[in-house]
Amino acid sequence: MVFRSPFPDVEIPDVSLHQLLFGDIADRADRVALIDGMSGASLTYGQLAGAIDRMAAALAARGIGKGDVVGILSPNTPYYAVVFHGILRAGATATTINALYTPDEVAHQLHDAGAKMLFTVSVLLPNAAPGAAKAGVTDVVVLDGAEGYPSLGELLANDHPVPEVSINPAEDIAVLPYSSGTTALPKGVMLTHRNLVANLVQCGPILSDVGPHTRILAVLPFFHIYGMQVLMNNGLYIGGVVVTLPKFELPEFLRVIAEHKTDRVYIAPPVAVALAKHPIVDKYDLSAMKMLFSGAAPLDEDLADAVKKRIGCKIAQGYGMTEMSPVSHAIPDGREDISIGTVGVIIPNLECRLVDPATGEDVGVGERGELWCKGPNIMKGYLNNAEATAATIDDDGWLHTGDVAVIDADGVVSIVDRVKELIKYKGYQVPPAELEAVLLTHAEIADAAVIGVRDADGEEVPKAFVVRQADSSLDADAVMAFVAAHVAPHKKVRVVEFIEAIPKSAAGKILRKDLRAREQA
Ligand code: 4UV
Repeated sequence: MVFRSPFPDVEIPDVSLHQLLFGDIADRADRVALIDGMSGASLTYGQLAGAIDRMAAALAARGIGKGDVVGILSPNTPYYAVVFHGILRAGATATTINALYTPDEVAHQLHDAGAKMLFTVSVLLPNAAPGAAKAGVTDVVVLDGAEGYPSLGELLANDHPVPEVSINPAEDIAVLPYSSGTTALPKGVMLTHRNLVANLVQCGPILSDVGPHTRILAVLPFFHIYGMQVLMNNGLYIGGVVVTLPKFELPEFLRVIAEHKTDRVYIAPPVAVALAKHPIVDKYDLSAMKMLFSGAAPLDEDLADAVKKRIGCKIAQGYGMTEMSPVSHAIPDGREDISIGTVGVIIPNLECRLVDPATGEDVGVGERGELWCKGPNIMKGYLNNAEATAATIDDDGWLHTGDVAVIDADGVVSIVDRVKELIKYKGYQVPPAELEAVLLTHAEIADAAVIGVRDADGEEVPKAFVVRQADSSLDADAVMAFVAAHVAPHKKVRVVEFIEAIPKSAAGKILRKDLRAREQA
């Protein structure tokens, strides 16, 4: 049974992302596009479009063009948008890297993506420089300047021609964010211009309250698909103002909402915990905040109600996945009748099915099934990995999300479980396979498996089951410290249990469901 959006299909223009966002900015050239929430510095749409042109010209002069990949390792600032859209304007592909990555993690993504160049900022240089060196990337730009590196200002001060590239929106890869999908290690997710353009346009009927008057608080990172598309690109598409913050710190977050009067604030669920509970929230005038929108992990309904009462704003929830560019479901603006514990309705131009993982049969209204989606926002595939692509998108074009959902008679969807390996820590991806590989490099660890468990606050955290070598007296703290030294902070193992043997199938696959059952017992 195929489920569809309550909204009619929308027309998806056959244009590049640059054409969609900046093709005609005559009406908004003098209006502010981006504000740096830390310094207050701003860029108008005209300045932004001009800087993007200069960036594209500089990249073309360095030999970057169609088929090339350029890395971005930077916290959110207005210049992120200049670099990101400059790369796309030059016809190249941007691979966006988690700003907290270790040098090895940076190197791995740059190498896997085949990146030729890297943009970063001075505070991240201690990880960026060795990462780039290990990946053999020698062309590194430090946006705010650092000795021995070209800066953004130097790059933009050029009079090269803007390259004339012809983009094929359905084929050309605009971005290459990394996601582990349903299994194994992170893979490059090939999202075409059409994928990104489609998802912005598909969200139009859902985001019916937004427009040039909208002021978005952008603290969720632009390197992750949610920040990239729903905050940065959608904010620019609607002609709004995007106020950037480089990281989440509650006082700064509250100050910026109050000072910059951001009316639309996008968060992941842990921020809602702070908004519901922290005493300092009462010290700020948050009356400008009309809508708080949560996604990337399940939002607890009681928690959302508590925030709503305390702040007096509307709350909505969306659901998506890197591989879907990313939005597939959301609670539409103005639909306060829909429960905040759900992810709302299907977006236009998208078809969905719910399939029982055990039988492979479609299920109907009110029954649990794995969510499958098909539409113009579904990725082209994983980079250099036809096998993983085929395991995720079937022959008929259905993307298997690995999430279990229920749809009610009104077409409202709830995400109720996950059948894939992925762990979400504060909305960030933690692929268990990556942590297992790190654990197995420890001389005193004979075997290991990682699953997601709930901590005392109900947050999902990575837990390692570890089999020690025969004469080892390794303790939990040592295991956690070992992993922490090798991975970005969000991937840390936070609970350890020593066991006799990891349950495995005859084929040697970790039986995670047995570990989950053991955990529940
Ligand atoms: O690939 P990814 O890291 O992607 C995301 C995307 C989050 C979005 C996208 C559009 C929105 O409008 C929005 O609000 C949030 O996180 O991880 C994808 C997986 O994250 C889980 C689910 O397991 C996905 O397969 N996930 C994302 N959103 C939700 C969620 C949610 N609202 N409830 C439960 N799980």
